[in-house]
Amino acid sequence: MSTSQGRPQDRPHGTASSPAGGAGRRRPQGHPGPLGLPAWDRCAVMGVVNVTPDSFSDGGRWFDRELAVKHGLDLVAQGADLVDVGGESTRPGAARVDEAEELRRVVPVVRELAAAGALVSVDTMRAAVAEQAVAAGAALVNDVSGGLADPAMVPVVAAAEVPFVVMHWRGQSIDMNNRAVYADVLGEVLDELRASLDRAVAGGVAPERIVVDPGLGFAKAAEHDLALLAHLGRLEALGRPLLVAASRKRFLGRVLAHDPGAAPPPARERDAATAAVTAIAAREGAWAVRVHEVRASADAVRVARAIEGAAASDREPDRVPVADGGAR
Ligand code: PMM
Repeated sequence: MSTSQGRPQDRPHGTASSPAGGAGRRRPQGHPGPLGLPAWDRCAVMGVVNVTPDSFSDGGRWFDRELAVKHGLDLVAQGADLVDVGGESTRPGAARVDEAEELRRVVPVVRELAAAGALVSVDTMRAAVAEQAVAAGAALVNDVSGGLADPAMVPVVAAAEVPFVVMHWRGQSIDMNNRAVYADVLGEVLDELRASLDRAVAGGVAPERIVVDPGLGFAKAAEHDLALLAHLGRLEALGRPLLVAASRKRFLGRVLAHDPGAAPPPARERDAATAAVTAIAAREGAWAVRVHEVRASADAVRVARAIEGAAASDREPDRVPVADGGAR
């Protein structure tokens, strides 16, 4: 069970104009993260709890409130630093759920997980859901629309003074695949994310509380997702901690399908591939990864951290202690 409860004390952070952790691309200890959360010394792992009947990889499995809470606590026991509770599927083609139903799904699960000591994030595009989830104990608001879907979201997050995940988004899931058109995917994602970041800051959200996310699979084809992962370091130009959410997504299915015409493996058979992305994201200095299967990713970030420690000892041999009592 996690011991990280409630909202930790504020601490010094970088700002949008001065990246925390210095200018280096890889940070030996990961990004210190947004103001208002613990500063883990490695990439954090966010476990997913979808309280939905229809999410693409686990729809229906945790739709029952008790099962959802138990699943969240299991994820924490497996190594999740945060659990992300969502009540609306965003798979391509999904229609929206109404607000009353989203509230009914999400708020009791957030309340019970927070009361049990878990650090909870709420995955929602609706200000009312974010507001009630924060009142129920959520420590972070994760909005896949980056504040674009609901004009009341930014003011609610600003007033709540909680960390805010701003994801790259081009419109609702129902037709987002039509928007997967880019001349320069990296440049366009960077520009559009910067615009959302600026809008949130102009609306009163402290830059130190903002996390950015390239939105893998959202209005993106597999080649776009892969290009973004190949150049994660470019997103550092935004000066904010980075969340990478590749878990079980379509592009991994495409990669694993070996032959071009072969059917991709089902979503639940993409966890090893997800852990591979986690290791790479952690090594590239991502602040956190968002995953369905936590154990493998928790291991992957620890391996990445250990390798980064070894690299640091190459760079600064006099400053890094060794495990055998100091003899070197
Ligand atoms: N993807 C999904 C849901 N929430 N949140 C963030 N910040 N980034 C994402 O890429 C993201 C998200 C869709 O996947 P799911 O059905 O597995 O929850």
